[in-house]
Amino acid sequence: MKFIIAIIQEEYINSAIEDLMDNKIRITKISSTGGFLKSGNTTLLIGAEDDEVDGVVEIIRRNCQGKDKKVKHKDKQVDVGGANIFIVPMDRYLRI
Ligand code: 2BA
Repeated sequence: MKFIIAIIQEEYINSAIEDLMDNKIRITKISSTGGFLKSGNTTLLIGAEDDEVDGVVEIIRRNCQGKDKKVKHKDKQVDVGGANIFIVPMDRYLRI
């Protein structure tokens, strides 16, 4: 199994979650804040079987990709991605 941590910009989160749920992917949604811009984003925690991982990434990609946002920060332009995804090997998953 893999543990997927996806940090998603607010404007894409509703469609991403809807798409994930429609595809029977279980998620936990956490409100989070970017350290650099200090603006809100949303982190999704997803426990996925190995063969589900590509599908999860594809769902996030189609809801968040190609939507880079340009934000002005201290007179500089910053390109904020739609999603940053970490995929981590998971030793054990327990549901008690
Ligand atoms: P923030 O930390 O608020 O960063 C927003 C955007 O600012 C980043 O977009 C990046 O383009 C820029 N940025 C971040 N740190 C910078 C720095 N030290 N110098 C110059 N520019 C910088 P993204 O890379 O798409 O990241 C969007 C959000 O995803 C981040 O919000 C943060 O919440 C999360 N994130 C990105 N990379 C991460 C990482 N390696 N570890 C943990 N969280 C990460």
